[in-house]
Amino acid sequence: MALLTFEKKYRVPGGTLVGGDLFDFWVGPFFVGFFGVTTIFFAGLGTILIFYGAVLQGTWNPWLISIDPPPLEYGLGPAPLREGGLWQIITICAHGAFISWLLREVEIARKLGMGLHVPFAFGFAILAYTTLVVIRPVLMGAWGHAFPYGIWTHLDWVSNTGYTYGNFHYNPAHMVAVTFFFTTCLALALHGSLILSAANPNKGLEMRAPDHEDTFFRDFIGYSIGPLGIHRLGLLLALNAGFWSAVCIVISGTVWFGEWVVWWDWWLNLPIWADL
Ligand code: UQ2
Repeated sequence: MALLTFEKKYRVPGGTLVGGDLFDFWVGPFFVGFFGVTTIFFAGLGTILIFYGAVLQGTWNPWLISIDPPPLEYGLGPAPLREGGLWQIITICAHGAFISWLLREVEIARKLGMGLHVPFAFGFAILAYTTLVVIRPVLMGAWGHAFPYGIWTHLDWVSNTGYTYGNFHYNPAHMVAVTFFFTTCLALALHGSLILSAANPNKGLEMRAPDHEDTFFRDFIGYSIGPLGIHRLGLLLALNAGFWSAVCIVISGTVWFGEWVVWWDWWLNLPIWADL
């Protein structure tokens, strides 16, 4: 069945979490739903406030626009609009938009009778963001510990935060996160290239199917994880990359305060050689 015909066939009512059939319709190719409306609302309001912040700041240079969190002195209290209050409202809008988007994914998956793997995966991305701008600042006692919303300024924030703990590459959770990011790249490179190689056979031959893909890897390294397994592995690797990134930043300034390289002293202090 052609894809567009297929989509029409499965454009069915129901599966909504909120609003019954009130917002159960499409605009062109897009499903709306209650959470489509709330996504538009929060994303629209947040974007307008970012532009307002740019006006207050006095620059239209997209690289330099920055919406900064409140100074540390405000602690976890509300700040005046021009002193981080905008950042606070924009952060609420961002959460409103991201969580609405996730729930819209849930509604569409329910409508189609699918699993909830896509919203589950998106939830890890939201969790990583929330860790940076809510969980860690709350644990540290001030919104000022969150990062600024600016292309250049957020890079400065990452650099400063990294050097605050010496060299972030010594952070063990950072090591785990980086390893998952690289392994995700390896898995997708293997998978993408394997699929394209099967889909582009030698001239005059028919396209190859999963049995050929399996056979390539069994011949090559004696093991094939399988066409379903590679996607399970890919999801596992990607989710862990986001999860350990959140862990590596949330433990910096909450359970570990000094330079990360010092954390490794436990290794030097192991009893088997500490007294040598
Ligand atoms: C595979 C398979 C696929 C794949 C890939 C493999 C037919 C189409 C890439 C090979 C993957 C393996 C052996 C796992 C590699 C492990 C790590 C940690 C990167 O067997 O089945 O399906 O795309």
